[in-house]
Formats: sequence, C-alpha cells, structure tokens
Amino acid sequence: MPTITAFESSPDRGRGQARDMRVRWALEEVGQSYDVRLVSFAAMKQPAHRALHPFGQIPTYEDGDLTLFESGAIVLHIAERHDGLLPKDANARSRTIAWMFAALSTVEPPIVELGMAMLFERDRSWYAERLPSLQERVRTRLGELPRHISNADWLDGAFSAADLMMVTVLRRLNTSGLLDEYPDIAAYVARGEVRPAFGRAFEAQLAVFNAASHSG
Ligand code: GTB
Repeated sequence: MPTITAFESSPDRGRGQARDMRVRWALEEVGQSYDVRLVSFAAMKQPAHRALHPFGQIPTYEDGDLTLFESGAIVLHIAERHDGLLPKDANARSRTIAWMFAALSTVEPPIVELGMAMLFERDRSWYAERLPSLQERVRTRLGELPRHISNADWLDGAFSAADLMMVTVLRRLNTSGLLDEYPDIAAYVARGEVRPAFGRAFEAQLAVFNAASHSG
C-alpha cells in the first residue's frame, strides 16, 4: 500500500487546496487504498523528509522501493499503473499527458502567483496596483480554455488524469471570484467536484484539518 505525505496542519483550513488533494483523488479514482503520513512545516525541512523530497515539500509518494515527489509525476505514475485515468489509445494517451503538463506548467503558474499575492501580499503598498495585472494573466488562460470544455464533459473524451489535474489547478481560484466570470469553467470544475472519488479525497483531507483543530 502506498504512503503519501500531507500537511499536518494545512493553511487552507480544510478546503482541499494543497497538492496532496490531487494525489488522494487519483488514488480514490483507481480504487487504491493508501496511508498518509502527516508532516509539520518544520519536519518538511529536516533531512529525513528532504531525502524523499529535495525541496522539502508535500506531497511525496512511497511504494516499495519507489519514492516520488511532484504531484504531476505522482498522478501520472498512479494513472500508468491502474486503469481509468489514461486512455488506452497511444495518441489519446499522449494528448492526455500534454493536458496534464498544460495544467501544471501553463495554467497553474499565473493562478499560483495570484493566490500567493492574495494570501501574503495584501498589506503591501503596491498590492492594489499589482492585483489587476495578476488577474489579467489568469483571465488570459481562462479565456483560452472554454472551447475545450464547454461542448464536452472533459478535456479530451472520457474523464482522465488531465481533468483531475486541471480541476485541482482551477479550484485554487475558488476564493478569487474569477471563476464567476467563466460559467463554462465553473461548471467543469463542479463536474469534477461531484465525482465520488473527489468527495472521498476531500473528506479525508478535511478530517485531518478537523482532527488538528479539535486537538489544539
Ligand atoms: N510542484 C510541486 C508539486 O506539484 O508537488 C509543488 C509542491 C508544493 O508547493 N507543496 C506545498 C508545500 O509543501 C504544499 S501545496 N509547501 C510547504 C513549503 O514549501 O515549505 C501548496 C499549497 C499550500 C497552501 C495552500 N493553501 O493554503 O491554500 C494551497 C497550496
């Protein structure tokens, strides 16, 4: 049974925004049970955790003699070893992997930049001036997505690891208000969130937050 790592106390307060959520969701989609080792921010930077993750972050994934870091690599690994998250056809499989990369390297960066500014830079003198350009970079990507998802349930045929990745990336906009401007994208995210496997993953990470807040 694989073991993943997650925040002992997630700063998102149980909203399922940390990147263990996409790994949990992938494992739930394929029906693979898993263990979770919770790590504190301090423990993440210690040698024992850095031996698993060079950047001292979560999530990690351990299964037998394999250790992985990077949520994209972990989800791809899970998708390659189980049915249900990657198409069998070789070209469709490559297109799905391309969309996974697109989610992580084209869509996620401006969303993370905006999120970081909203979380950590609100009290800076230049925040109000910078915010519109951060929002505009996100809008550019959101404006380019709907033709791929408005006429179909998922990015390329059946639900896949690409949708799992894209939905978790887009969910990070939940508190920004930007998704309200793109009803097709909001509907796509909602389609992901109602999947039973998403629900199980969400509840599992929420249970960690609830346990931590009751114990403290
Ligand atoms: N590229 C890596 C991956 O995809 O796995 C990025 C991993 C990463 O950023 N991990 C974060 C981490 O360990 C947690 S998910 N941070 C601790 C550190 O770097 O010291 C990022 C995250 C954190 C908090 C929220 N939130 O509060 O809403 C959302 C997302």
